[in-house]
Amino acid sequence: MKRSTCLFAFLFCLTFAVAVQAVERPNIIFIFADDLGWPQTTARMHPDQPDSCIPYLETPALHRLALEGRRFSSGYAPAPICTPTRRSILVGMTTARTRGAEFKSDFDPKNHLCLPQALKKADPRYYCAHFGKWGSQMNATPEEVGYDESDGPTCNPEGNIDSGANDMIDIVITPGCTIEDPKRTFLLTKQSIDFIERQTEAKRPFYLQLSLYAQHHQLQATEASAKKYEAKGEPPRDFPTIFAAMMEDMDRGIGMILDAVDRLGIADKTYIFFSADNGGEPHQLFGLPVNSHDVPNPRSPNYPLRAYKQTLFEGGIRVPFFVRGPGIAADSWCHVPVAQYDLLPTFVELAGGDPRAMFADRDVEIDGGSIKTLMLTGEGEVKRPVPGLIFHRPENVVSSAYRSGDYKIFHHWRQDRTYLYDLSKNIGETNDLSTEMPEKLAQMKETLMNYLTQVDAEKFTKERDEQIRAQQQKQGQNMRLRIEERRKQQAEAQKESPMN
Ligand SMILES: [Ca+2]
Repeated sequence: MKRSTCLFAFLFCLTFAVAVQAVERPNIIFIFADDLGWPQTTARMHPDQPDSCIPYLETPALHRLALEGRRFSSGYAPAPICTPTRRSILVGMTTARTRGAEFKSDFDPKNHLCLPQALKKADPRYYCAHFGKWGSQMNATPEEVGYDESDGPTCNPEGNIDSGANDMIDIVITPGCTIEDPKRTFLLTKQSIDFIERQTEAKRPFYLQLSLYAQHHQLQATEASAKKYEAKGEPPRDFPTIFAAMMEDMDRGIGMILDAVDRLGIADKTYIFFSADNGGEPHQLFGLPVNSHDVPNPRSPNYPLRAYKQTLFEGGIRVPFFVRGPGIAADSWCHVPVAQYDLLPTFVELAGGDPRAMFADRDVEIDGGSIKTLMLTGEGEVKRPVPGLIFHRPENVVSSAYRSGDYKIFHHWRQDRTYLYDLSKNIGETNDLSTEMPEKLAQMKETLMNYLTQVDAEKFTKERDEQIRAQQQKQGQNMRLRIEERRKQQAEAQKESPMN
């Protein structure tokens, strides 16, 4: 009897293993730009918002990808800055649960089931690579969290940023330069295509995360692109021509990857996601005159959204978000809000796993839910522990936000005040409905505050806030003085030039 049970179990496992082997899994490519605002491609990010794209730019590959797939008009980065977003994606959690709202954090991804490990758990055949920017202070290398191949724990300097002492001043004084491989885009493209070819040849499903260094400052472009946009004339928004040139160079790299996927005949079994780690930079960083873009301004690189990178207004966290692949209708939309911390469970489901079951017996819950149904149908509800999306940054910009349906609350910790916006009517977040809709406000605020308590999120304190503000004031003053000094030196040098 015992022997027959064993035999039965053996045969069952064998059959199951053969069945798993027989199922073909899709490849997943996630192309992830750095510092790219919601409207900063030529493809509209909302069908009713003509300003949600910038036709001056030239992004034919991204435009094609958007048109061939589904655009998520309310796609969000989990944080308004690089590292916290990258941490969130890796473990499928909000910055509140990771206690990692800033660059520096004690959060150790090695204690969690990370994205490539979860994919392999869903199907061990998945081979995973991470190329490009990993992030600063991630507290783990790509290999330590399950990647088979990577460029190591890379950050901005590897993407050709000047890491010298005068870094930020150099950027403000000289926002751009020409270079053969701007932001290493073409090297990353080559690496990615080589990886895709090898996996296709080996007939194994793969996950490729291509974390581009573009469009983070410093701005760089090929000479040909830089000249093209100089000739094209003044951009319609407050960014320099070299920003547009860099964008086209980045897009060219993405186009080569799309072509490779077509050439290898794997387009019908490959999902290609595109998004960015936070919203667009403010124009000041591009060396342009300071005028307030805190409220939506048609000249702002992020218009029609309010503000920019660093903040929890839409300009800081709402980003381009689209996906193409098997079963996804061309030129389709989804208006249900999604965040990149949904990607981990989504990828697990695409790989044949059950994300909720996979994480059910673990100590720490994940916040994301699979968006597979939304990808395929454009409609549905994402199952997350809290309905909606939570953003938390209690230091520096001292705010938390909660998006639920069309509504968003924005809590300002220093002011101890909560604002309420209906994003379906007021995407620019200028019309505070908190006094008109007190019940809605109270209900959303309760959900947000309960969640923050439940996950033991980092807290705002007056002492810490005062300390940070004093530091920022000192640094800002120092920087302004040094910029002034540098500009004077430049003007003197020009006067003395024999060319004059
Ligand atoms: Ca970034």
